[in-house]
Amino acid sequence: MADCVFCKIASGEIPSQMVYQDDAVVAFKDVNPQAPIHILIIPRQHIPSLMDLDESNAAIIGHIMLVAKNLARQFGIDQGGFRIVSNCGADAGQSVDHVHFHLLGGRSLQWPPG
Ligand code: DGP
Repeated sequence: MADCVFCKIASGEIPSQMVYQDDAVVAFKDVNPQAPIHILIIPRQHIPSLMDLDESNAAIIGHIMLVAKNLARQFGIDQGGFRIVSNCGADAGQSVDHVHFHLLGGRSLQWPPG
């Protein structure tokens, strides 16, 4: 989508610290990290939010979870633990309308989140 910042990151139009990419997904470091490890994992396909997913997107979401698991191992947070978060909508604080999953780790994470 032309005016989507994450589509532009996926295409390389906007630079990022990319840590993984394949035909379907891209993962890059969050510009405003909330933990020592804070990576965003997105589908290349522009899907605005979790509420826009349907059965046709089931495989990509499963794939993103496997990419997250592999990145957790690669960045050394698999043993200590980590969290995967997808903010959906205004009350959750979603600020970019391209579905994304935060991979957070490297410190003790509080629960419940704010
Ligand atoms: P959310 O609040 O869940 O929509 O998270 C959006 C995240 O995206 C937020 O943590 C900051 C990050 N972000 C926004 N713009 C950019 C960007 O241009 N580059 C990178 N690396 N991250 C961005």
